Amino acid sequence: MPAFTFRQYQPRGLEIIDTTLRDGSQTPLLHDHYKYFLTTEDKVEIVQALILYGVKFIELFSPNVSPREAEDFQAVRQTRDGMIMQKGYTFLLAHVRAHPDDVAAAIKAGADGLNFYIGTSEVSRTHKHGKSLSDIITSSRKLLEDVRGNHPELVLRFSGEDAFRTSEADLFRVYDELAPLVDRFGTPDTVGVATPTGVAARVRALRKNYPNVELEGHFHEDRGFSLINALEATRAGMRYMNTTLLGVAERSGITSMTALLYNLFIDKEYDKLEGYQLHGSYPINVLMADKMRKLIPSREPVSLTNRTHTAGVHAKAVVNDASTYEAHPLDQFGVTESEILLGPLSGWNIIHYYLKEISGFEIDEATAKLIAAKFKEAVYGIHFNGKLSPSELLFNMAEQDFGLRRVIVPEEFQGAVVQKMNDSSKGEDVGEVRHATGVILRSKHS
Ligand code: HCA
Repeated sequence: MPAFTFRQYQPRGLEIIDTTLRDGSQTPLLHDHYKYFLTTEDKVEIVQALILYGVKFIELFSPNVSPREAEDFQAVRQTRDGMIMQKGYTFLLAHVRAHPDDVAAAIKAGADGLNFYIGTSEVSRTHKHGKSLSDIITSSRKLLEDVRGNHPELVLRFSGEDAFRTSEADLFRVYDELAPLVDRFGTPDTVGVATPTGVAARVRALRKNYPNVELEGHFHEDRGFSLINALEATRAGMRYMNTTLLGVAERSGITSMTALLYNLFIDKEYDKLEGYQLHGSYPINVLMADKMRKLIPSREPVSLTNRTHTAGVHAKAVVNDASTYEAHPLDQFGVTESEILLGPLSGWNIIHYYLKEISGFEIDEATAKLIAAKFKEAVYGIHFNGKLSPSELLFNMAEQDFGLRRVIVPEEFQGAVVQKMNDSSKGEDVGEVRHATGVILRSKHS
């Protein structure tokens, strides 16, 4: 019996069930970089980060998926155990087929709960396992009764896989029979067909029929709706939500944890944010991106890309007041800087600002306009030879074509500099300049 069980736990307004190590490991993106799987060390680091972030439920593969998964289950368990004093208990949930072998392996491995799933849609029944609804009910009920009777401490979930292509009548026929035996019902949108209105209606119907069973969502991204569907579901009363870091999962993925929490924050649904260390959102996304050997995806809201501006009119306005093009506060989610990229869309204002205020050239506005016009033309060329960065091109142009010189600070004043804005001890990138507003000007996005 574990030191702490689900029966002693008081669930929060929203419980994230992270499935980065289960459905996330099924992402094809791991194959793009010939990585194929997360290593044990990767998994341990991800689990540590999730626990520090405040996640209390982590889904893992059933240990009988492979000997490696069985070993990793123990490594994750040890990591979790080592953090109980610091962060409290985190439940490890094994994703199991409604099959006795999966269940036995998970219990033996010390899982805190079992996430059962079996396809209930017609297509699943026909092409996946060939069982009728009656077969599903009979075998699942038997299995659940056994587990409930012998391991009352385990937290049990049952999912009708492909729930959104399962008719409500069929789903309820199964769920009616299993409701007294489970803590949660999953409603996975396995192939991403659900729409926000359909999700809200389904959650309301489930809540009405099964007031004593909590609901869990799992929304795939096939139509691009994984985030909005998860939001709708939580608003309709679903307490548990499957997410992954960066939303990686089978095919185009599922809901990103930080995207969901960010949206709940924007909409002031603070009761659903209890216990999550939101300022750790960007760092945890960076960690995952690093594991995936990719940049944080451009569609992930908690990203530096979401604070990066290129067009001249945008850049000018952002330097004056960032809220012009930054509607919501991302700094509380760990993105504490904005970037402006020098490039073909840079306006004369930014060129003037960059050369004069940041780089110390003696330059008037009229010259900045001339340089900007020339820079706009020339900068298209550098993309192809890659030898110069946009800022190097700009400096060359200012010095060689326009004969500009940098202001020479008299020696007696040089020691009076409190902080250099282009601190060379940090900057491998000659084009990076940190400005007091938190805006960074870069010659390229990195
Ligand atoms: C899978 C399918 C699944 C299961 C979800 C669940 C889905 O990868 O095995 O267990 O609730 O999307 O239906 O991820």
